[in-house]
Amino acid sequence: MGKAMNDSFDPLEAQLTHADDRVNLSHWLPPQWGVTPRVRIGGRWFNLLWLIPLGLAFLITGIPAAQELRGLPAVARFIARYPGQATVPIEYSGFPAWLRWQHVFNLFLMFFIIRAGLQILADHPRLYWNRDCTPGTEWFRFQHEVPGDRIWTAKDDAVTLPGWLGIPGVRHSIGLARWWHFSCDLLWTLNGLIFYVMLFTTHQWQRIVPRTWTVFPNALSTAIQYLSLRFPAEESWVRYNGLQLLAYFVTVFIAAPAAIATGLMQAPAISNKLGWLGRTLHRQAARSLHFLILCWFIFFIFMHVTMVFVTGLAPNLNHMFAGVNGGGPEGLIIFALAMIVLAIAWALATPLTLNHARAVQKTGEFMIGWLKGFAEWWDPSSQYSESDISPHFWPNGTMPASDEFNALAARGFAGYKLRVDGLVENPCEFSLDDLKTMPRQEQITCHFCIQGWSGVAKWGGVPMRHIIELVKPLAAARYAVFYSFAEGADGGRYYDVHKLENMRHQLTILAYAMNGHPVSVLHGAPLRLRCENELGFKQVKWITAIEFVADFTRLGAGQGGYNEDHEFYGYRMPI
Ligand SMILES: Nc1nc2c(c(=O)[nH]1)N[C@H]1C(S)=C(S)[C@@H](COP(=O)(O)O)O[C@H]1N2
Ligand SMILES: [Mo]
Repeated sequence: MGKAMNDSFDPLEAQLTHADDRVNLSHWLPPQWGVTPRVRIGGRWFNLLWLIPLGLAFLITGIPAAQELRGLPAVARFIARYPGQATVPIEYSGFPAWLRWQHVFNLFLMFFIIRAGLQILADHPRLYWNRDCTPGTEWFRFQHEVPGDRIWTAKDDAVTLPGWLGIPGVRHSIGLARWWHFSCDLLWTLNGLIFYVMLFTTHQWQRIVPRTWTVFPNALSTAIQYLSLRFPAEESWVRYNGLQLLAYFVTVFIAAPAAIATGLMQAPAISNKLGWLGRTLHRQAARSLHFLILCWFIFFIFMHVTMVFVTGLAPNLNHMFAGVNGGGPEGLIIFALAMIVLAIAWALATPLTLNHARAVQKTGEFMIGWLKGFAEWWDPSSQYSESDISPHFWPNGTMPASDEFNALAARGFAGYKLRVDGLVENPCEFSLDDLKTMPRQEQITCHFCIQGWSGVAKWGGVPMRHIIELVKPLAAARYAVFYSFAEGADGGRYYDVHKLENMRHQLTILAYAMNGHPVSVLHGAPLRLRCENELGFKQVKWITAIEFVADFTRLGAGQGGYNEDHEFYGYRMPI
């Protein structure tokens, strides 16, 4: 006899809270500014503001040096032999409409991708080359050093960005920034795929794919000519010079695909499925490379725009925005209109995101959430060895503070009971000793926090498959709800919802041991979830009860978990 649905409601459901549909700054993490970005070289940190005087010094010494160089007979002969353009026949000229439109779309998407990407970076404002995120080992940061005298969570570390720069600028708004980033990524990838197809089905690819080795001496020659401020002949309508060719080739065919690959490789479901590759090009290497590719894009955009301006603004804009070859004003007019639209969209992005955060979350789910969900199909199989265990494992989240929890902790969780109920044939309560006598599974796996840090640890506990066998979920049960002893950052009980399929993965366990010791209170004692194809926020710590349900929309604000409700995350987050 199945129980009536209403009878099976868990009493803890009443302690889940509603959430605002907008970012209410008085209920949000208070602002905290970081420091100017700096890079560690050896043991010393260099402020990146130094790049400004260094760049100026380069121009001040480089320009006369290049002019001097051109006076040398050998260099003059070199430039005469390699004037800039590679001499291979070309079968087209001009810029067709599809290319011009794709250029504008690309430009638009790129700015929002970059803004949202910086916002994501600001949630863990450090970059590492090693897999572990041990404080002090990062090579880049725009946050102070991690204080050594207190517990410092990843959330403590997140910094604010100006609202005109990040989307939406507010500290720890990564949930919203990710919807922007991934939705624009999808459109950008589609635009790029169409661009590839069009390039190669027309003859336009010849513009940006080098076809002779002389592209290198031609590029060098062009660079010397530009730096000497005596520019080479402009032939952009027909073909690009060596420097343009290489810059466009690298951007379109190397940087863009590498950005997509290094983005995806930061995801638990993907990294944990790639075996050796995922362990070698691990999350932190991928994240660092992703950032360096961003640096390339910013450098490219800066140089590209500068060159468009200094090598003949009107004809250049006519080429790319109006599709005509000449000195008239039409290109400039279309360009100005595009910039006005961009400026309006730029100004609206942050206020819209803050005021309609739930709509941004819903739009993101609609655009890309379902696609990301496909990554759950893979069994996350990657495991590490003992020597990979991270010396430092960032803590995160809001610690439990209730009397109930403190009393249990004081007795070493002797009185602890895990309640498992809801849509199950056999509701159960398990003490910690009960759980410890069940089959024990150990696994050394990597944890992927949404904020950007990762860490490897050895977890020991009961496979969820075993719990499922004992409680026997009814056919109607589709999700498992994990209730925590702790509250979330904004009050109300922390909880999270997982699909039943995820609970049956080989590596899904209720862990009571970490690195050979009982899990500490900091990391989730007495019991925390490990579900290795999802991001960290879904690994509920301090579990008090598990409820099997058919639907989660009546829980909390209905989004499938505390951070889903309050921070606008997606409830399926394998990427
Ligand atoms: N109850 C509860 N569980 C939680 C959180 C929380 O705030 N409350 N934070 C989550 C997040 S964002 C992460 S990254 C991991 C961090 O686990 P750790 O502290 O062991 O590193 O716990 C997750 N589980
Ligand atoms: Mo996290």
